[in-house]
Amino acid sequence: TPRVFSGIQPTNHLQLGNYLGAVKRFVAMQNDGMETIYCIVDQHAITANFQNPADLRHATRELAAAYLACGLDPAKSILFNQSQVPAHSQLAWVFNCVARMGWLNRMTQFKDKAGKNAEKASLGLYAYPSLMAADILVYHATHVPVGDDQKQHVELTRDIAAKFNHDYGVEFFPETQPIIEGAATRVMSLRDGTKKMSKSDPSDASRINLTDDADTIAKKIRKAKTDPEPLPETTEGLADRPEARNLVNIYAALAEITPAQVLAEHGGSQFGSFKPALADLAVDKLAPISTEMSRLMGDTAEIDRVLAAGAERAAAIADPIIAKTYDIVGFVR
Ligand code: AQP
Repeated sequence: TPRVFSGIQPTNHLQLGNYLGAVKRFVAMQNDGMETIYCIVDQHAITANFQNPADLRHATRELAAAYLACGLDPAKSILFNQSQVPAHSQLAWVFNCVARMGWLNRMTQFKDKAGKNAEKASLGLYAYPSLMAADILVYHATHVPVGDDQKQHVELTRDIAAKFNHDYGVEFFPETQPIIEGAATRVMSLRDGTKKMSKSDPSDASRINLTDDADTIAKKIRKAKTDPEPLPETTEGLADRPEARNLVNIYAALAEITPAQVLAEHGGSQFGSFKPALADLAVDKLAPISTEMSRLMGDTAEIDRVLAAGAERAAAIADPIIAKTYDIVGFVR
């Protein structure tokens, strides 16, 4: 039976790309009645930069509030933070011994995040994809909704599963499918249409945060980088216009229509009129989320209860899979 797993790191505030590329689709899959497991991957959050413990705790609860405010329902989905379910790191160790250095050397996210000085990167950042494979496979998850940037990591997950199954002569870990769909699989920076929108971009103007209020959202869209041409009539006309394409894609994803439909309505318009229409739409869709997040953050004890209950349900699935893995590997218990 299909089982969906995905996760997001609690680093900084959630941005529009995380919402459109990930959370909005998490909610859709939950509401389609699939078995859904959604994680706050706090163990991944300490791989890149030093996280102040108070900030990490705050970001973890805020991400939980964002999940809930976006429509994840703990009665329908399992919702928890990774560090409360030790099975993730238990399986990650086994996978560290299955994955090859050469495979990890090819990961573009490591290269991007480590920058020029890979010697100074943490071992955890290097092994990140192996922990991510464990996050997914410790539930035998078959479907992983992610943004385009995570495609390579899901492919590595399949390679690890296949090598484990082959080495031990078992058919134990399933083949996982990345689900990368819709107009917003790669939302770009509002300041540079060739760069991915990211929580950790030093420029706050480059992204819309789910915590931004209505005025801030409208102002960031008004100031977004564009070119001087009017919008084209068809999507072919967006080919060499990354900033224009990005705004059209964002509009389409927020309105739940296709980019072609956006251009059928707005083709020929100047940005002077398209941007206010986009800002209205964004405020309409996002402001209620930010309001609900602030309300939920007023009771962090309740958030902690939701996460603890979710972790218990997650462990009930993961623990037998770890037990079986240990038997296959030959660990005496
Ligand atoms: N710009 C984006 N467009 C579409 N999807 C995106 N995702 C991230 N950015 C975009 C998707 O969001 C999910 C969670 O991402 P993550 O927190 O695990 O880390 P990330 O991909 O590294 O996201 P950020 O915002 O760039 O965080 P930082 O700056 O902390 O590294 C994933 O499904 C991802 O594809």
